[in-house]
Amino acid sequence: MFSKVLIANRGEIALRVLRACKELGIQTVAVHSTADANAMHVRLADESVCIGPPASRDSYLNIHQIVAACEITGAEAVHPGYGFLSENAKFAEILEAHGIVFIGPTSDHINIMGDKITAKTTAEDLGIPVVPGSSGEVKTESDAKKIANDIGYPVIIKATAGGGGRGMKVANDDSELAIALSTARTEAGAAFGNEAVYIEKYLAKPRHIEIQVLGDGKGGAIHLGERDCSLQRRHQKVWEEANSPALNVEQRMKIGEVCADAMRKLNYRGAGTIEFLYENGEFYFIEMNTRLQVEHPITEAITGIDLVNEQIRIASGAPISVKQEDINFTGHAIECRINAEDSKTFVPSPGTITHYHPPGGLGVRVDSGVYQGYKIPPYYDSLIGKLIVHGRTRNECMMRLRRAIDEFVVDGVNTTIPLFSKLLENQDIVNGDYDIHWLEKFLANEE
Ligand code: MV4
Repeated sequence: MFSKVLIANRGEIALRVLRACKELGIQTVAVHSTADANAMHVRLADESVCIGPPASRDSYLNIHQIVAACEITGAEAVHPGYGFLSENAKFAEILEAHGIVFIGPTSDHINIMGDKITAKTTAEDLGIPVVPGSSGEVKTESDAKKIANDIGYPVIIKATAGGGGRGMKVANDDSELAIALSTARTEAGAAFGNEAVYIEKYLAKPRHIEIQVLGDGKGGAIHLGERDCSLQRRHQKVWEEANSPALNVEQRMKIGEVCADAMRKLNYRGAGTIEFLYENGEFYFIEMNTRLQVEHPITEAITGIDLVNEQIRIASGAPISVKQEDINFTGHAIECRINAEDSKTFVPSPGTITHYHPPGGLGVRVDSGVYQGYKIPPYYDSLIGKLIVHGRTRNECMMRLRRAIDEFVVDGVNTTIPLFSKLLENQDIVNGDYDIHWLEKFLANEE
């Protein structure tokens, strides 16, 4: 096992990783920008290194500064958290070249999944069901028309360098295709420096369901069930739950085993998430994330498995601590993302937290990096915490969540907490009856 790990991140996820390190008896190194000198992750770490000015590109994205921080402190491994450098293949490569372990997959696997066409063809080769569409890049209008008429309208054009919803265009018929293709290409070129696009059948009302996997990098892999992340606004998840209200045990085990089997064939190492659109009982692969995800705690709640502990152990060469047949999915968990944003307009609300009282009690977990008196800087993501609630049934989980949301006090800044009070009263949410467009429609009706 490593004796010292550097955490190349900030906020709640830096704390999450610190805690896993401490429980493994590992010394921790925090890195921080000048804006984060008073941050909780700096206080809780054994050592800390200032790596630059507030702007992310000069600090949390500055590879050379992070490598230097490893060398100064003697850290043997780096946990990247999520966001920032977590899916940067160059970063993984540079660390390895310096004899520092990247706690994550190989740079090859990061690269494969970073290019959405390569990711999709790889997934298909591994036996994962994909959305019908072009078998690779679509270059000409006539190619696009042929494929669109083959799979049937509506179709969606996506950027291969995209992901997270950027650079997508829908076409409903031949007359809309040319313009959709050319604008998608132009936008992709401007946004990602890569004009390559591909075509898929457009699914009108799917759910977003993702499967958590762990691979040992030696042909062993398990799945930890799914998370339903359909409740999103502008491609930002707001509420996630496990299990999905839409799946039964047989469906869970079937798609889970397909994913675990694919990861075995790929020799995948570390934690990963395979994202699907789910419609009319069918799963369609869209992307794979080669990192720990924000919403991982709901999987931890229903499986009892510490995903960050597993990531670190796997990176050190240890086996996965649990066998597939020993995993029990127990009860139901929901995560609410607490952002420092206005709950109606979602305008960011940096500033000082004047009162802070997180909820507690049985089945309640709060992952957060803030404290009373903390000044939320304006430079970074507005996620200030996550409320994760576990219950024996979905109903118990919902009752507990209402109670926890009522207890939660964050004063001095606006937060998304009031949104959850409203969602918890809504009959569709109570019934688990929602798709990827539900939240945006709900918010439009609230105006
Ligand atoms: C789609 C789709 C419908 N059909 N692909 C958006 C983010 C990116 N990861 C994939 N996305 C979508 N791909 C096909 N073939 C609809 C979306 C989509 C979406 C997906 C998941 C969660 C929220 C979404 C909101 C709008 C569109």
